[in-house]
Amino acid sequence: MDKKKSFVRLIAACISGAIIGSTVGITADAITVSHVIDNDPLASTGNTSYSSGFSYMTGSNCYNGDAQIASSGNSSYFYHWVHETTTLGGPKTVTVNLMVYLNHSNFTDPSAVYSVYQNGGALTVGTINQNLAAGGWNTLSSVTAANFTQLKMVCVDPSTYSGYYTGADAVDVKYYY
Ligand SMILES: [Ca+2]
Repeated sequence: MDKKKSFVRLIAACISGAIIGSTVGITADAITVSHVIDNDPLASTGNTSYSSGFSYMTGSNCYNGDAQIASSGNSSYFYHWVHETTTLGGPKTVTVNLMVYLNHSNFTDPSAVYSVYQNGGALTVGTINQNLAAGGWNTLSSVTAANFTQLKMVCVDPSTYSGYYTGADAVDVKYYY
């Protein structure tokens, strides 16, 4: 993407944030924190993972040739991509832009739920039908919310539908505040 388009998108995100009524006010001077995290990242990247119910798998079309997969329909299953923590120094309004990489035919969850850490809880960013997802990067709708104190992880939870499989490969998260 050229710089001009990138700048236009940033401005669009700022206007969107203003309309939602952010009390902080997102401007062109907004701070951006950005992380691309694959599943099972090397410690040298500063990223880690934390999961329940997910198993390692390989696939030539997966990001770096591998991913993690779990049965859907189990509420105790989750996968967390944990990145370097950014402490915000007090509650902040944050805009979250999230893309997730999906490229394997075994990923069939009709409504995988994606969220980010928000002040002790989870803020849902959106859901993706992994069965219909594009092969590659999929972009969720941008979300703006108040009361962030730290930026620290992205999560996927399998949907409540049983009989499907939820994939966790790479994520690309950008925070603006
Ligand atoms: Ca991968």
